Amino acid sequence: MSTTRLTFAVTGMHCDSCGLLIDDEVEELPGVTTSTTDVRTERTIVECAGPVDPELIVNAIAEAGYQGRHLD
Ligand SMILES: [Cu+2]
Repeated sequence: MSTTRLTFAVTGMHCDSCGLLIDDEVEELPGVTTSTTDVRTERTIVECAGPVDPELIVNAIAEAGYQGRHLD
């Protein structure tokens, strides 16, 4: 099974709890292994146990209340 890593630029975060909210939301998605958000660099890095549609992750970030953009 292949692992994929997706990177997102996230705006709207103010503190570490914002990052945790995003990670909680993203980690509920099927296929996502871990989500790691760095508030300072404004990046969310998502490890997936296979292909996951980046749009689903953008939606999960939006559900947490922030704006995400798929980078690579
Ligand atoms: Cu916050």
